[in-house]
Amino acid sequence: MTRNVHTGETAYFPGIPRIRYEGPDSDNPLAFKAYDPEREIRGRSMEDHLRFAVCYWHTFCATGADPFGPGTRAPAWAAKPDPLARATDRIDAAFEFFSKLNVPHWCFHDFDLAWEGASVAESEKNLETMVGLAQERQKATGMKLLWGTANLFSHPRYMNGAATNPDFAVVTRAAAQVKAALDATVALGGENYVFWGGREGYACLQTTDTRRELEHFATFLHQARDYGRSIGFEGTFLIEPKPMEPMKHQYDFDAQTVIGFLRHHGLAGDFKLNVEANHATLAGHSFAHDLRMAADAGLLGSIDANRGDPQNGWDTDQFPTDLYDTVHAMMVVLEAGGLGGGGLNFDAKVRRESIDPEDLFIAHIGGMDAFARGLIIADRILADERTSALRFGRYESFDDGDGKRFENGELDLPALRNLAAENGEPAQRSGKQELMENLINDYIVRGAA
Ligand code: XLS
Ligand code: CA
Ligand code: CA
Repeated sequence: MTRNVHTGETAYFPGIPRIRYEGPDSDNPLAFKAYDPEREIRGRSMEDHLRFAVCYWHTFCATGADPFGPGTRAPAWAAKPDPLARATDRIDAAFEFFSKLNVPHWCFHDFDLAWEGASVAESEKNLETMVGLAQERQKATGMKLLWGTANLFSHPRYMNGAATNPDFAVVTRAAAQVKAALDATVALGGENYVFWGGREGYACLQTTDTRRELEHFATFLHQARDYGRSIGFEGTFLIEPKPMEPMKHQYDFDAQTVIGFLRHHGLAGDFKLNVEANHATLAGHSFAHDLRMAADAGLLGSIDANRGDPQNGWDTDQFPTDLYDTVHAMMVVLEAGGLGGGGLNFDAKVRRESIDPEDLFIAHIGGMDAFARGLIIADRILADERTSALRFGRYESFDDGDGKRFENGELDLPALRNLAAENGEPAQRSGKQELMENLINDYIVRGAA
């Protein structure tokens, strides 16, 4: 954190204290009401359950620009014309923010941290320079890298895709970027490496050889995996599903599509999923649905925490504040046994109209408290024996006898037919949806204290 030697004040967020837990009765907007990093739940600290991360792109690179107008924020760290000076100011601002927010992890794309040069070699050098500065700041603050990734979607060369581009020359540029981003992730001790296929998909089905593109994608991922392992990357590779935007259709459509792809191509041993809330809703699912599909497959790797807007059909990347969402999400995470080496990355941006520096803190505090409350409440719901009775009790006919034999594959179709004929019409049982929903509401209303 850069300090003014005369005043002791920090450079980019003056007047903002280190954010602390003050409890549910505090009305200080710059304090946690629920996130108490040391509080234990199921024998583990909240910090360890939630493993929060701040993303570099929205928080330090975005200015509020949208298709209808330019940015509304001009942060001090983005002022200098020289790219190295600007990137250095930005990294100082970022680490000052991380430390004040008291968050343990961060995430970046190659060209959030550095800037693209005139050649592959120049871009690699720029990234290496910035990785050196990030290493120093990680050491000074204790911050850890949750994941690194490469931006394979902004540069015009990627307009038709990166690993799935119909032009091999573009595929090689994507490979060069992923190689450098993997080197950077390893140098910074990153626990995961993310692939979000921003333009891996199509705009026009009739001009696209989808079979060939998907095979290229799998080959590319195999090569990235092999290179990562060869340089000592022991963490998890993550694919982040998203159904559309920027393309009309993206191959990593949703959790189940990606699970099928990974298994089909023999990648499920090294790759898991980074499930983003707003991407699940864009696919027509709920956040909890995609988490559950990934968890059931043993492939829940990490989470990009945000939310969409029910009135919009696009990726608004708002900060997560909806307690239903966070409770439902944390029920899945707790049942899955936690996030392992993954975490909760705030892939979220403040609104274009939120222009005060403190808004960045307030937004993250709200998201952290929403997930802390989700964790506390989900733990209580799962501990209530009515919850497991409502969910698992419905399947008791498979627990023993013929139901168990069916599960074990011991009953063929004629045998099942004979059981149907013998047993007559099955008795109907209520699904009890409203009872479950009311139970969840009761716990939410009782709060997280
Ligand atoms: C964009 C994605 C992106 C990934 C990382 O929609 O969320 O930010 O998380 O490339
Ligand atoms: Ca994301
Ligand atoms: Ca998003």
